[in-house]
Parts: sequence; structure tokens; C-alpha cells
Amino acid sequence: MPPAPDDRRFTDDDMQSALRNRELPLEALRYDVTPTGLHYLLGHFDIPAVNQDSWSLEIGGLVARPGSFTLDDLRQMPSSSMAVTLECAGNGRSLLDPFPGGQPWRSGAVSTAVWNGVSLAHLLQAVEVSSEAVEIVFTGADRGVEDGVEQRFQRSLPTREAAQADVLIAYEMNGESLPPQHGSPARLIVPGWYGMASVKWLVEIDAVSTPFDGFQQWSYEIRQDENVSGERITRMLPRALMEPPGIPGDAGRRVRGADVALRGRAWSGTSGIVRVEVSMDDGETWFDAAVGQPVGPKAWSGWHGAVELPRPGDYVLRSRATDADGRTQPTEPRRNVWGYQNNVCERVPVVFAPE
Ligand SMILES: Nc1nc2c(c(=O)[nH]1)N[C@H]1C(S)=C(S)[C@@H](COP(=O)(O)O)O[C@H]1N2
Ligand SMILES: [Mo]
Repeated sequence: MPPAPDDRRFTDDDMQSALRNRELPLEALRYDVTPTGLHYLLGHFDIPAVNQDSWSLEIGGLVARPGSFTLDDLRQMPSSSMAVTLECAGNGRSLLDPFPGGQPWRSGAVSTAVWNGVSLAHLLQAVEVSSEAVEIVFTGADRGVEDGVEQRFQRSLPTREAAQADVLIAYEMNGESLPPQHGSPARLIVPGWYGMASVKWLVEIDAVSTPFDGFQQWSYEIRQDENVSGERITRMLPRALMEPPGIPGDAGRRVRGADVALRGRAWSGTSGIVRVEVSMDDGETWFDAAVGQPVGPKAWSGWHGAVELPRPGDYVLRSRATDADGRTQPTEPRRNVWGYQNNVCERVPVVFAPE
């Protein structure tokens, strides 16, 4: 069970984070592409004031021709559009007991949008990145203090990852200019990776000769001990979620009939979803659901199934995804110091209450 609210001990910082950021309301899993206003949202700091008329993207470091690109420059380059499922690496964090601190996500820190922009590889070719560069560093216009460290939001990608054709510098989301909260006027989109890689409010790109080790790099690690570094977080683990059946109730979702149709989404950052299972007895037994085509090569797949509840009463429904690499979801949460990558199978309490 999720920890009782009393045990969570949210700090003021956790509250501030929870109130300015938000999840996808799970009923919005019904949309192939999440309407912009329902897309989950996360920013570490304030939404920065960026004037898109005077904005430019500076590309430098180990490149032959450092450049400065305005929004018009980007718009004149060949563009591509892609449906991409983004998920926050902290999704599922509040399901951990004790709560590790940080943005107290339940399971809805995931969404899918159609991003349109310029291929990063195209821009990197234009400035001619030196063969000595091992990483590309991306800097956002936002700034703040986290754990005592004043910083700009910065993340890097190995040059090999940055050169993937599907990494975008996006200036449109779902057919409109990027809204302020999602990174206006342009942001990075790294398909398959957890959201922290997709730097918003992008202002600077630098090719560097040594691996970047800024705050937002080392703080996205799976650590079992706060002071011992662990694996860096990259691609999304598989996860399935269902559209909550029935109507909201006091002790879970209230359903009226014994036959409950289930639909949802499932995704993984490394390969396609090959299997989704559902359970109505809290994970004792599982049934296969049907998996549909993904919304795009880098986006979630729909799934649908059904359960037949034998008698009125309380049930716990669960879903579980497996990807083509054979990776699946654990039935119990896995802990780490900062509460990342908790892809435990969802638990959806349901009360079958016939009229
Ligand atoms: N500049 C900047 N980029 C950022 C962040 C941020 O705080 N600043 N947050 C990251 C994190 S942790 C996530 S999960 C995604 C969220 O993207 P969204 O708000 O568009 O859904 O943005 C990423 N890019
Ligand atoms: Mo995130």
C-alpha cells in the first residue's frame, strides 16, 4: 500500500515542487497524444523569462565553427515531427515507504506529445564537432540552488547518443509554439530517455573533451548509499498504466458491473512493448491483455483487456508491461536513495458495488 500520509513527511520544498509541477490525470491516458494542457510538468527551478525574439542558441566548445542560431534560423532548417513519450525518472517515488523526499509523484509523471523541430545531429554537423569531443553539454536558461549548489540546469549526452537522428531541438509541441512551462522557445527532446535529459529553455550547447559531471548529472544516479555513486540513469524502464475504471470513490474506484473493461498505455525506453498483463487479485494471478501498435516508434502503445469480478467487494487491479528486451516490472517497489526508476506494477483499488 502507498504509505499513509502521516509517514510521508513532505518538506516545504517537496510541497513547493508538488504544487508547481503536476501529473497526467490518469483518465487522460485515453488520448494517443496527450493534450498540451494535460501533459505532465516538471521544472527544478522557476520558469525563466526568455524573449523569443531576442533568443539565440549558442553552439560552441570543441567545434570548428561556433554558431549562434535564432528561432528563425532553426525554423528555416529541415524539420521533423515525432510522437515521444516522456517520463520523469522520479515517477512512482511517493509509492516508496519511507518517502525519500523530492517531487512526490504517484504514477502519472508521463505523457506523450508530438514534438517538431530540428535534428540535433544536423546542427552538430553544421558546426563540425571535433573528434576529440566525448560529450555534448546542454544548458537551460533556468537557474536555482539545489542542495546548496547554485547552478544553471545542465545535462550532457555522450556524442554517440547526441548524434542519434531522433534527438530533436524542438520548437513546437502538438502543433503550437512551445508553451513557457515546457521550454519555450526551444528544448531538447531525447526519445527513450527519462525526462531530465530533455533540457528545456535551451540556450547553450557545448562539445567537451571530458565527461560532464554537473549537479544534474551525478544527482540522477541509482544510489544505495548517499555517498557512494551508482549507475547513471538513462533510458526508461518498462511500465504499464490503466485508465482508472469506474468512478472515483472513497475506498478506491467504484465499479457497478462485474465485467470491467480495462485500457491503458505501456512504454519502455529501449524497445517495444510485447506483453501487458492484468491482475484482479493484487498480483496473485495474471491474465494477458492485448497490446496495440505504438503511437510512434518512440511513443507508448495502447493496450486493452478485461476482468470479471466474481462477487461484490474489494479488489486490487494491477497491470504489468514487458518489453522486447525481456525487461518487466517488479511487483514490489525497489528502493534507492533518491527514489528513481520505481516502476513497480501499479495497484488500483476497486470496489465492486452493484446498485
Ligand atoms: N532547463 C530545464 N530542463 C528540464 C528540467 C528543468 O528543471 N530545467 N526538468 C527536466 C525534468 S526532470 C523532466 S522530467 C522534464 C519534464 O518535461 P516537461 O515539463 O515538458 O514534461 O524536463 C526536463 N528538462
Ligand atoms: Mo524528471
